This record gives sequence, structure tokens and C-alpha cells, in this order.
Amino acid sequence: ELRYPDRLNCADELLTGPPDDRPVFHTPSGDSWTYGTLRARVDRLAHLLTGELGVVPGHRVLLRGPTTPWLAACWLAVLKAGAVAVTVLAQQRPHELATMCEIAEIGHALCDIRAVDDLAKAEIPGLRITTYGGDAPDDLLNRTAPDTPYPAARTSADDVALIAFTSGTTGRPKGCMHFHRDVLAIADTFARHVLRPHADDVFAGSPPLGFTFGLGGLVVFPMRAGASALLLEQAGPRQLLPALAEHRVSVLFTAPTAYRAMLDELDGYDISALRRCVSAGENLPAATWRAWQERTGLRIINGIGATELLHIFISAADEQIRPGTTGVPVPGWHARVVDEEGRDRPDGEPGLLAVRGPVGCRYLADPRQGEYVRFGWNITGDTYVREADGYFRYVARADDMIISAGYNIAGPEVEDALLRHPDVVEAAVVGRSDEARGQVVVAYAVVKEGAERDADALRSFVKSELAPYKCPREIVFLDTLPRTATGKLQRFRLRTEGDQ
Ligand code: 3SK
Repeated sequence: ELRYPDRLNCADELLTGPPDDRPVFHTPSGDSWTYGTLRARVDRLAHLLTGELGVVPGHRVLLRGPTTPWLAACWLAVLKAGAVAVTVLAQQRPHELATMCEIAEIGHALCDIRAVDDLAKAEIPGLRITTYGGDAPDDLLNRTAPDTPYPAARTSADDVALIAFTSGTTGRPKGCMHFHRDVLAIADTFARHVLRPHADDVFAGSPPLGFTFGLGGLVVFPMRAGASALLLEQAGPRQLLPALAEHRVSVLFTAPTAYRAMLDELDGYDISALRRCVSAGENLPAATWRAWQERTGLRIINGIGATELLHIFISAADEQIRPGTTGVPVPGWHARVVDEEGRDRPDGEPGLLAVRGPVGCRYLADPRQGEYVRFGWNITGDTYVREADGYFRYVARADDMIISAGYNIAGPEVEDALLRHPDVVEAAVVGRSDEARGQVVVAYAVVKEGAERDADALRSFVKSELAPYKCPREIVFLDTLPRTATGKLQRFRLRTEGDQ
């Protein structure tokens, strides 16, 4: 069981320990920060926040900007000062920002100068915006502040450290409150037992710091291990490969689609420093796992996480990995598959995934708390099967099950079959209302540039892989699939499109 002292400031904890001259953040443009530099800059920012900007412990501070060492330093400074960090995504638009500021009652914002326009346009009443990263004299980084150590606020382990927003794949955003101890708990469970990082590891990845997948993988986990991270402002598959090669990245965090996209571009890049590849954010198709292993020799660490629970709670360490499954509960976490009344489903039968561990869901002033936390468990909204040997296998998001002529069909299983076709790059499978069958299976596919868009050939391919009742009635070709700002597939948009 994890035990933390009653008085705990997680930023102070992450910053303390490694020698001053050890690297902590790198950028592709060659900027390199040591732990000593980071500590000095965080202290300067904390002085500014609590001095000139008037932030006091408990105030909520919005953070917005591309993934840079300065964004990470602002996040640490807000927490060290005892305030609450509310990190949002650079892609979020004025209307979304206004809603989140209203829900979290935000009075201050630290914003990268390049991302300030949409925040200003949101016209949030009473919001004081301070920019960083520019050269104007009033820019945060150009202001003077004492060059002396900043004593960390004496927060308690159960004080709120951050509010992370999730919009899921639809709906009004929900703010998830997480404590100082939660931040350390994700490093002391998933990172410690599954990643097993070393101080000389170099972390990198695509999820932004406004998504807790990225915050953990690029700031919390490397710092908890005294290691370093390469922070990429642009982290699409095209930017990842050269960055992995040039900076000898050893631990990679990205999404299944990025692994798939990188497969075609691997030639010519030396990624031999890579030893851990983490995939989360969406289900990892077994086809992608196998193709990546064949090309690189590396076994992708699949994981399921949630903003509500901060990071990954089911996964498997190297030797335990079994393709096609997510894994087993990470040490410190418990998981079950239950029915709507909270009773265990028999092994091998699909049901609702229920999870319990050191971090729990705490929505900020949102009645949907009662939907997520039931029977004393967090009900994640995923349909899973628990195999007899204790491995958990993803079936679908609970609302992505298709029921056609009495058959239960999991959209991701059909997607996985489509992805085994060499021309298919991305696939999404949804149910469309149908008078005779209740629903019929419809697939949306993105194929490689130059490949033929031949629906009949693809349908025959799926029929050779799966029982005929799972075969899509229709296949629609698209250039891209609709995704949220964190890269999750928005199947609901395809469903509504099809029903119109
Ligand atoms: O939302 C997710 O899928 C996720 C995955 C890993 C870690 C954290 C999160 C929020």
C-alpha cells in the first residue's frame, strides 16, 4: 500500500533530489535544462505568482500552451505555491475555454504568448491573463523576481493539486480534481512497476501536457525517476521518428494510430535506444502490436487510463505482455468486470469495467459523479472481459457495442480486422439504425495514399477474417477520422452522420 506523509507538496517532492547538473528537459531546438536550472526557474515563477500576481494557496490557475519546458515549469511553480493547476489543451477554442473557466472558477491564467488569442477571445469575466514566452517587458519571463529559493507551500497530501478536464468523446466538460498524493501515486504504481525507469532514460511522446497521459509520461514519471524528457511542440508521427533517433529516446508514450503511422516511415531512423513503448488513449489493435514488434523487435506496453483516475491502471510489464489484451491491474490497483447491479460477471463474459485504487474520480460540482462512481467502484464506461487467468481484454466503449439482428458486435473487433488489411491506415466501425435488424454495421476507413478505395474487396477481406454477421454492410472511405483534441475517435459523430 502507498503511504505518503500528511504534509506533502508533490512539486517539491518531484523537484528535490537529482543533482543540479543532471538534465531534465530537452527541446528539438537544442534548449537543455538541468534540474538546477529548473529548480531556480520554478522558484522565480513561484515568487512572481504569489508576489506580484497575488495568487494564494487554493487559487486555480489555468495553464495553456504548447509542450515546452516553460509550461512544465509553470505547472510545477503553481503547485509549489500551493495553488491548483488547470492545464488545458492548446487546441481548445474560446467557447470550450470559457466553459472550463466557469466550472473551475478560474481567476488567473498563465498562457504561452502563441496561444493567447483564443483565451482573450473567450472574454472570461475577471480572468487575469499573464503571458510567457514573448519578448515584451511585461511578459512573465521578463519580470523581475527574487533570485532566492521559494519555500514550498505546506500543502497536505489530500489538497487538490490539479483539475484535469475531460470531455470524453462528447458532452459538457467535467473537471476531475486530483490531490498532491495522486500525482506521486501514478508514478509509484504504473511507472514504478511497469515502466521501471532508470535515471538515464530519455522520455518523449505525443500527448500534450494538458492531457494527463502526457503530463504523467513527460513530466511526472521522468522527474520521479530523476530522468529527463524531450519536450516536442509538434509531435505527429512525422516529427516523432527523427526526434526519437536524434535524441536517443528510450521511453515513448503515444497512441495506437501513431505506432501504426510510424511503421511505414521507420526506414532510415536509428531508434535503437528505445526500450519502452507505451500505448494508451485508445485500444491498441493486436494487428498494430504485432506489426510493431516484427519491424522493431519491441513489445508495446498497452494500457488503459482515464482522466478521472489520472493515469494508467491496467497494463502489463514487458515479460507479462499478451497481445490482444490490456493486461492485469497495475500493482496497487484492483479491477473487476461487473453487471449493471455491480455483481461479478463470469470470466470470459463481457461486462462493465470497475476499478479501484490509490486515485479516485472526483468530478468538480458535477452530478455525473454518481454515474462514474457506483457500488464503491469507478465505472469507466468500457466493456471488458476478464479471462480465467486474470487478464483483462478490451471489448468496446460501453456505448460502442452494436446489436444487429440479436448479435452483439464489438466495433473494435471489426476495426481490428480491417486494420489487418495492408492498405487500411485507420478504421472506425459504428452501428446505424435499421428497421429490420435494429442496427447494421457500418465501417469508415482511411486507406494509404494511392491505394484503391474498393469497398467490395475490403468487405470480402473482413469476411475472410470474421463471422459473416460482423461484416460491415457498408464501407465509407474518408480522408481522416473525427477525433477529439486528445486523439480519441469520436464514433458518435460517425453515428449521427450515418443516421441523417
Ligand atoms: O484517457 C486516457 O485514455 C488516458 C490514458 C492514459 C493515461 C491517462 C489517460 C487520461
